[in-house]
Amino acid sequence: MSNWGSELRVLAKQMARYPQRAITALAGAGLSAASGIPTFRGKEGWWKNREPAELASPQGFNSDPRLVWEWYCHRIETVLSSQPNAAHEALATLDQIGALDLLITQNVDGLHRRSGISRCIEIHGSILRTKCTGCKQIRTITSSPCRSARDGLPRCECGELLRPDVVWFGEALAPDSIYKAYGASQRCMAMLVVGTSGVVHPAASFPEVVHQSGNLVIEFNIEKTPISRYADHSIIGPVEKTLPKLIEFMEQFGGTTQL
Ligand code: BJW
Ligand code: ZN
Repeated sequence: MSNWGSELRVLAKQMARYPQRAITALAGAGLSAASGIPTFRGKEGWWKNREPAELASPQGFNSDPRLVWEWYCHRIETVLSSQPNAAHEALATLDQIGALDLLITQNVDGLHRRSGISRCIEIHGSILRTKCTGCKQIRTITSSPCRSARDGLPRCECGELLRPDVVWFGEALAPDSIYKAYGASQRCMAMLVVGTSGVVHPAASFPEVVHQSGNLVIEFNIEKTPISRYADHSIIGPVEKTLPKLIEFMEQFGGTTQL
């Protein structure tokens, strides 16, 4: 077994004794990497050739909406042709065995919902919804809106431009999401921080809350991040392998509490 196997076994034994719904998870783009969806930062990330603010800020959208929509439509098509992977399934199992209180995901790809998880909040919105910049109507989409747009710019029936219903830099997260995420961070006994670079706030502050409350922060990533400095455990390896192993061990130890 790899070098994280024995550490995961010890952690699983400990967590299997927790009361029900004592675990919270914070997810990022690394979780969907094995589904074929690129991450943002890093050598192969979406932002390897572009400044994040050009593509993911209101200013970027106002100055070049066509460029921004081109990027989002490409991502929408990627997402629609991808499937949840073993890491998404592992988190869904954590929910099913009664261990998970809340999954706070920064991902906008909808793969968690497709894996059947119920306790999930998408704090950065969804790439599978549009919001009208005029009348503010929100619509769910099942295909790329660029396909039906004559000039590459998806529009609402009211005539105004549509935008992706996601949270860009400089925009506030929904108050309800913030409230739920901080609440879950304060009450959990352990937070699993999976596949995030931990540089974007406020998401990056949720594990800090857990740490400051004296509870366990367990990071799963292929490399160290700023969260590693205070995490109680850093499990270095692909999350699609490490997370299912943790769940497998937890189930061997009898789950959290039998439902
Ligand atoms: C694997 C793997 C494998 C790969 N297995 N691992 C405090 C301090 C400093 C700055 C701020 C602060 N508070 C606010 C700010 C400003 C800003 C911010 O955080 N800036 C920093 C970057 C400097 N934050 C904001 O602007 C936020 N808004 C806000 O605070 O508003 C305040 C306000 C209040 C009232 C009124 C108005 C405003 C909003 C942030 C929104 C972020 N949006 C984006 C785009 C969303 C839409 C979209 O998807 O297009 O969200 S940015 C982008 O980064 C996206 C992600 O969700 C987010 C996080 O990225 P993530 O998921 O961590 O991905 P990567 O690529 O960075 O990392 C992947 C990781 O996976 C890596 O570590 C790999 O190693 C790993 N990995 N394969 C395991 N197989
Ligand atoms: Zn409209």
